[in-house]
Amino acid sequence: MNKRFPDSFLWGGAVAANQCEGAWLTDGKKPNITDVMVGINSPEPGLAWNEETQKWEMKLDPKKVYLSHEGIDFYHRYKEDLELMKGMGMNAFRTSIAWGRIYPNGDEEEPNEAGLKFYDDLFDEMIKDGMEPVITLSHYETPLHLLTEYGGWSDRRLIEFWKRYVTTVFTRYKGKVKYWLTFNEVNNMYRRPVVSAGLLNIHPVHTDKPLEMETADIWQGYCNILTANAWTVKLGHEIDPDCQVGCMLSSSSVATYPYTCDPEDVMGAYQLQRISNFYFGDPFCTGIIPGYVKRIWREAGIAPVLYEEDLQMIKEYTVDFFSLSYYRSGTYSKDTENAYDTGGVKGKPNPYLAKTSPAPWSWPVDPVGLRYTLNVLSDRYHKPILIVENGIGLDETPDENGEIHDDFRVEYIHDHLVQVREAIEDGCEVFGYLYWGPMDIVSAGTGEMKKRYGFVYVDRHNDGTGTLKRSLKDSYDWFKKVIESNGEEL
Ligand code: BGP
Repeated sequence: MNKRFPDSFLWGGAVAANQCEGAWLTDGKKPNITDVMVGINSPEPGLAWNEETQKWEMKLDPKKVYLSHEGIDFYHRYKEDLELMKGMGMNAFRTSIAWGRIYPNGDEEEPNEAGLKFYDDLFDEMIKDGMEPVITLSHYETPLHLLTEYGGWSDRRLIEFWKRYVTTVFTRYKGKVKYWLTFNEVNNMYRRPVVSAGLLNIHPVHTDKPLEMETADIWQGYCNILTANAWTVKLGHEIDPDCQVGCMLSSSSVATYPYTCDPEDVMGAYQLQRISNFYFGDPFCTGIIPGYVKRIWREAGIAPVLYEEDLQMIKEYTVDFFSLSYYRSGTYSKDTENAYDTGGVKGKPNPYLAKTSPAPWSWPVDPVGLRYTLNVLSDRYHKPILIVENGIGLDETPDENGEIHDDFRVEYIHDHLVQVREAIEDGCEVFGYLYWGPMDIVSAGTGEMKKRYGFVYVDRHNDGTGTLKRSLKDSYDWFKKVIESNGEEL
């Protein structure tokens, strides 16, 4: 079998503004929703209900450490970090534009020039270092004001604010950014509507429970995002015909296996694939809102507002490619409650998977699940696929020589790349692999620094201390060789 990957294969790393930049209020930026959360798995955002204004407002918890506010100071250190990425021979790098740097409240008429300038300089640096920018337009970074003032994506006005934002950045970065991703892991909306879909409780319900979401709001947000996504493709192609616009879905949940051959388990696993992934993939890639979604609406007695022109947009402007995160597989069993986290579905442990990552996260390791996921999505959508997140978080500490021998990470990546190569041989048009978290950054799910993904160690800790010094782990040189050989030296 041909051991090399396709000649134009993109080898790179991926991060997100809110997990690495820091500078959370610098140069005009205003808070986004993740700035009031310590990890997106934490249900209680730092918000308080104001009886007077009848609105939610930011109220940070003095007992919590919001590591994302300083991140790893990528905002000021990106040249050093990109130099390290270049040192591995990467030819692509993914990050996000924090919407709140461009339109701090999200509803302004004019953009914030200091924010535009930062990303101009950042993208210029990537290109100088030989890396294609792969840019996410919204990576859980909805401006907080759009949530507290409008209730987030369940309010149709956000479509216009979004069109203004993407028109601004498509125009400004025309010719620099060829690959745009719309809403990071927006399919997590059903379980995590506050950050994934920028939804907040739009009914001024004063509740001391974690923000409850009205089902009707969630599905109205869904419809508005489908429309906004279509507008993004249309505007992208009109402003820069050379750019491509892709969706980005958390796809570990595609690898949800029925726990037994009980038809209930088989049907249940398929339903879970649908309501965890395909319910966005289908309209994004085929232009059709599927019948199983409309059944949910019928049975919930809701009828989200969707105009004829919206449906036309959704049908005509499907995405150019499908991008995905994959971390692990899960199982569905009719008699087990499913849990979820940023890695995907957590059902009954799969007895056929020998390995899990070390505690406390203990994510099962299933490389074949990635081959399965790539094939399922390829066969369903017939679109090119870009892997924009795959990686493993480990609790690591440099030894007495300042070294980190991260063999577990090397093995994890090796085994997953072997399966990516199999998928390419199967006919899947996979055109890149961007490793998640090439330098240690703040964990999305738990808001920790302790959960380290990087080839590069960053000296920062959960309590906020640390020098931010960067140092190389063993995996850095190993991945460099993989890239140099275009995957032949796996
Ligand atoms: C995905 C997010 C990323 C990244 C990844 C790992 O959901 O798109 O932001 O963080 O999960 O999750 P975690 O950081 O919680 O380990």
